[in-house]
Amino acid sequence: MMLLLALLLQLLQLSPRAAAFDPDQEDFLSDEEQRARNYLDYVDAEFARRSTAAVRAAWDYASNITDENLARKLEVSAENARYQKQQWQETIKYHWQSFRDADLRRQFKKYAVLGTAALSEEKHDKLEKLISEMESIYSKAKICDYKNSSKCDLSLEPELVEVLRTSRDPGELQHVWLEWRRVSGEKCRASYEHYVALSNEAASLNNFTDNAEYWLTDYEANDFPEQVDRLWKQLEPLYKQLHAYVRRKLREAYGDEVVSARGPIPAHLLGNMWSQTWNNILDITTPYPQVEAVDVTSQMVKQGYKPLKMFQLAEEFFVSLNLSAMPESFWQDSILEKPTDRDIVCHASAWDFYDGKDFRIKQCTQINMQHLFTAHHEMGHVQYFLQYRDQPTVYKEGANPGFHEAVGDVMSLSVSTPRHMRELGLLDADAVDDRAAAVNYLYLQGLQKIAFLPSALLMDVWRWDVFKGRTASDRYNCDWWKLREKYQGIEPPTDRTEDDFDPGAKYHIIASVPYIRYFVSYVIQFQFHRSLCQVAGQFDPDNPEKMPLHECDIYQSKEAGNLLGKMLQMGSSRPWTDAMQVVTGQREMDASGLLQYFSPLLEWLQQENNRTGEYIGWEPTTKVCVSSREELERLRGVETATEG
Ligand code: X95
Ligand code: ZN
Repeated sequence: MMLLLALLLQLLQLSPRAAAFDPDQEDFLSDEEQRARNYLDYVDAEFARRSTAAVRAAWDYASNITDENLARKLEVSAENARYQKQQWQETIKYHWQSFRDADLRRQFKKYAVLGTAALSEEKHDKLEKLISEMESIYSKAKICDYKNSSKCDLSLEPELVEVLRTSRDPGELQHVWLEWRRVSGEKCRASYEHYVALSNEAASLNNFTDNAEYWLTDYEANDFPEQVDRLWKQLEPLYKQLHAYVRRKLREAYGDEVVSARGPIPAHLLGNMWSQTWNNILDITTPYPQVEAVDVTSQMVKQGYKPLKMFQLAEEFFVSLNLSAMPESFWQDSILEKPTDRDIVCHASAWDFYDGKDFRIKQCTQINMQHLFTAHHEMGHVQYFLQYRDQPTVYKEGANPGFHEAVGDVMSLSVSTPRHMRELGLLDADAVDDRAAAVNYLYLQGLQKIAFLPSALLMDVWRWDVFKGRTASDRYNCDWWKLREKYQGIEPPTDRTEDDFDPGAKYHIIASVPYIRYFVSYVIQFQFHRSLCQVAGQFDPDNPEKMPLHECDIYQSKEAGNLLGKMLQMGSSRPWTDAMQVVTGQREMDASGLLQYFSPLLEWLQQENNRTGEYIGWEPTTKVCVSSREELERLRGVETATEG
């Protein structure tokens, strides 16, 4: 009894120190930390509410491009910027750098960066207007048909993407490639210059040297460009082998006049408007043509696939891993097909409305294999939203942006296997499964994953140069082509000038969406794939030949799903090295996953390139890039072939 009494007295006794104001730093901080936590609860709820409003307005504009919806989007954004600026004055009063609670410090650290709201109201509004208008130009741009010059209603999606995918006429490919750049990039050059200046001004108001440094804070490393460059050095030899082989096959298809033996590859022949993935030229470059191609597009069309079915397949894959199904509202509110009655931003994207309930995808879905993987890619974003839905709003993002880009692609690494495609009934059950088939499959994967790496890297190397002032506006286009040649070994179909603005022909550039996240994703997705395959009992690191990594399919592995889910639930609450460690046991990016996955292909490519005596790498381009079209005429002495 006495003990209980004593205990009770102990509990009731208020330590004298806590009662009165204590000059002792310790308690003063613990009081401030307690106040800070209450403050954060309020700020978090307000941040969520305002984010929901901003995302709704942005969704309404992206899914119906009208002046009225733009005005509404700008109004909500301006109001939020005013609020953020005012709230920020309050936030920085806390001595958060010296808080003992690491989580409290981390949340304050994120709230302490004001972003573009640091600009004056007028400049913030101008910056938002510039980006929205470039997005509108890009989304509404149309060109005339190559053969029928009176048919002038061809959009990027689906018409021009389809031409790049299917046409084998270099003249038509050149026309579409040039005209798309004339009606999109070229129209955005002036706005882009102003966008760069305002983005850099906002960055410096946040005490960053420039917008490149601001963008890189997402990776919480002071040497991230160097980390990325080290990875590229490891991956470049594999890329050069693929590049040499593809150049030979294209030369066989189009002739020496169109494709040289030792020079860069002409950009318009690679099956993609930006030469970033080459899977659409599988049919004219495949290693073993007699073996059935693993491009399931024709089967999808034959079996009457609809966009909804493609997304239901993706959802079923996630559910098979014991991850989350899409909420009912996802199926009601998403846009999975291009509407016919209005202009929308067709570039596919996934949307978190920050209310824990509303998650959507907007995609102008086409019935082909590429779009089946895009559906998985976008649903990977939504899965991440669902997994971190209970985090504080400020942590509702990827561990770093590359993680967010990797989730869906990790699923596609399993879905795209011939075995999984056979299970889906998209590949003949009796399709041969020998070495030739394995090489063909790995080659198709290489056309998407290996080809993509230098293209993704240079997208932000160019922008880091621009934001840092290393590339002045009168060098935008020619520096772009220097990087395209240096990293990718491609050249434009015709000479270019600074009257062109080819970077602006790519959505992410005009929409101010960073791109290094995709390079990061293409490295770490193979680290995740390797670890999840191990957990799923589909890969043995001590005996990799037994079950080659490229044959692994984690479908229905709850162990793999639970492990991945554990990482996704963290959001950005911990540094990405901690998140990476949860799944892979590693704390850094590592090219060995990708290299291990593709090692059989590298071996085959080296043999093949040796056999044909292929020149590995490329000699300088014979195309020029000069300051203007007038300058080009002087140089070439002839009327430049400006189309249209
Ligand atoms: C994405 O990452 C982007 C949207 C606001 C913020 C608005 C961010 C980025 C965004 C938009 O989801 N047919 N879209 C076009 C498909 C576009 C899909 O940019 C994207 C995606 O085009 O450079 C499958 C398909 C796997 C594409 C990496 C890069 N995708 C691109 C890419 C993929 C990809 C690719 N993996
Ligand atoms: Zn993405």
